[in-house]
Amino acid sequence: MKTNITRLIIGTLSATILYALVACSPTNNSSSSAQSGFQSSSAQNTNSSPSNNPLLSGSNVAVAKNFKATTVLEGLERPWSMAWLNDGTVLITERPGRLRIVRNGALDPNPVAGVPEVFAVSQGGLMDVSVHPNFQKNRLVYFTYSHGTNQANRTRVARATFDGSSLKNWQVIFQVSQTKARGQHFGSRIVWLPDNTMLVSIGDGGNPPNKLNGDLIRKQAQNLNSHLGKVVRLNDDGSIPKNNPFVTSKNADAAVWSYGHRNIQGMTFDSVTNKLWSTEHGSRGGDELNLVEAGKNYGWPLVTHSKEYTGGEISNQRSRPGMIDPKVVWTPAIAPSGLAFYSGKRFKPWKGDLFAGGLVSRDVRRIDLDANSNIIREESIPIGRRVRDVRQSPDGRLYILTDEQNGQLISIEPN
Ligand SMILES: [Ca+2]
Repeated sequence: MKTNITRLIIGTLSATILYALVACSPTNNSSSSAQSGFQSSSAQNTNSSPSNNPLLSGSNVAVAKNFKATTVLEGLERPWSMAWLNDGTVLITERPGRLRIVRNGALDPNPVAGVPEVFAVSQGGLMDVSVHPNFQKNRLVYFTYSHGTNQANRTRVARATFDGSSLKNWQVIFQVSQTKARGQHFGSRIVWLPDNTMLVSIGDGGNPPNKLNGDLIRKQAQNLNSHLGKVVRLNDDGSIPKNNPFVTSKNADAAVWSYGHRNIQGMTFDSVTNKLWSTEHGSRGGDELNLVEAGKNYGWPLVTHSKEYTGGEISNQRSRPGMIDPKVVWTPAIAPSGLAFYSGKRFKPWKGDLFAGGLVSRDVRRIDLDANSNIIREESIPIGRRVRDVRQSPDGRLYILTDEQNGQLISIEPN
């Protein structure tokens, strides 16, 4: 009995230590499950998805040779997102809670006034910035940010008017209905649809041991009454569009647009084919690229290629009828961040491709799509720094932000 208890204690301790190591390590997503004593029962079955065969991307991705990366500027503290105004001015959020301006390639030393205090802990803070499609008329800029305390926080969406130097009339137009503890999984990308409604990604509420009503909070991703683990669709004033997929359902929140997501931090709309693409973080491995459609279930946490950080299975199912399989699965994790669909004329070899930033992989993955949005191939554009965002500028260039204390704005191009 004593031996069993000792084993239990040692086992628990090694699991805790492994969890700490994996959670803290920016690069180690493939540490052996054998070392931890956790054996995965279905580790050999990860490629069994007969429905549409996602690309299973491993650690031997082809590295791009014909590209050029140029640092435009540095001095940004943990930049998260960027957006362009009509005159070429770039707005850049810094996660600790500042909005910065770049004019004519130069970073204004003074942050923009008018941003309220945010919950800037761990993954949280001031996150996405997005300009209203009619900005020239209404001067509206939209933000996502985490708000609250370490015990009770949530993702908010706010808008404010920007007069060229400061933000006025900061107005919270949406907030996640439930609060959660700690600093994980806020989402939170904003994408505008052609009808000027907006999609916002919301994380699942965090890893174990985060709970809600006595159960793991991540299960809320399957609860249609919860905003957690969802993409929500809003009008530009935060009201709910009348044609949302679940507005007539009794047991669903009318804001929900798609569900079964863990933590989407990359989202982009291809206005040529009217398709929404997203990248979401898995737990240990199993990051996903998804083609997201209204009303669909993307599986988390019932169906996933990812494992617990401690090495055990989250689910032994990789695919299930009624749930949508990912288009790409990344194991080991790249830790996907910003996502851009390149539609510009400037870089012909890259036209119609997706560009997914990787925090852990420290690169941008170029995903070559055919005319029917099937994945042809993937290659790695190495950056050597944690990539937080990838965006196409209005003049058809591609820019990235690096997630560092001295973060950089970098342009990439084919050559
Ligand atoms: Ca999924």
